[in-house]
Amino acid sequence: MVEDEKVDNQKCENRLEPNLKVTVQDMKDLGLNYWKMDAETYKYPIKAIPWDPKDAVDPRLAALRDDLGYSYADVITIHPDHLPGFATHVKNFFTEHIHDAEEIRYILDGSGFFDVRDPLNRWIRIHVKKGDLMTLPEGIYHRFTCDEIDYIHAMRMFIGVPCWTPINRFDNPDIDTDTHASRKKLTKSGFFETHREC
Ligand code: KMT
Repeated sequence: MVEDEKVDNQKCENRLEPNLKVTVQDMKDLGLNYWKMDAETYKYPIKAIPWDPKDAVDPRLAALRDDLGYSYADVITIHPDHLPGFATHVKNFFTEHIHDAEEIRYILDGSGFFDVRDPLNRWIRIHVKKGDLMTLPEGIYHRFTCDEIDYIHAMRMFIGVPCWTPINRFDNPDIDTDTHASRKKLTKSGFFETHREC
């Protein structure tokens, strides 16, 4: 996607012209994982409430949960009518940050954009939609925004006790994210080796 100076409306695609395609392999090299799930057959609560992963009736979701150890889940609906402080939340989600854990999102309905930085510090925009289950690796610079429909219903999963607090990249007097342990972990995983400009 275009760099920030050229973004007038964060909720639009903001594609580069000409577009730069990103392959599935590129995404895997960045440490992202992806599954297409059946979000039609199985229903989930709409409210932002904890949701017991043991309640999964979708056998594929149950298998993923068990294989990957996702012991916690909640369901969030990001929409002006369902999330108090909607605009502030979207502003915060769109502030570039890292987490010290993997980010796991299953899109139950609606859509939105996750942006991740590649090792050359370029944004890659991912339009997630109903049925997409995606994980972002610990330490990757990223952000989220609703798209123009302003509605996404998602399950957030976690291994252990969840921590949703973002570690912002900029204007952060306490932490230098570039040298944060989670960034170092990502570096060691080969993140910077696989993406050198030719
Ligand atoms: C978060 O950290 O809660 C988010 O990533 C918000 C988007 S969930 C689709």
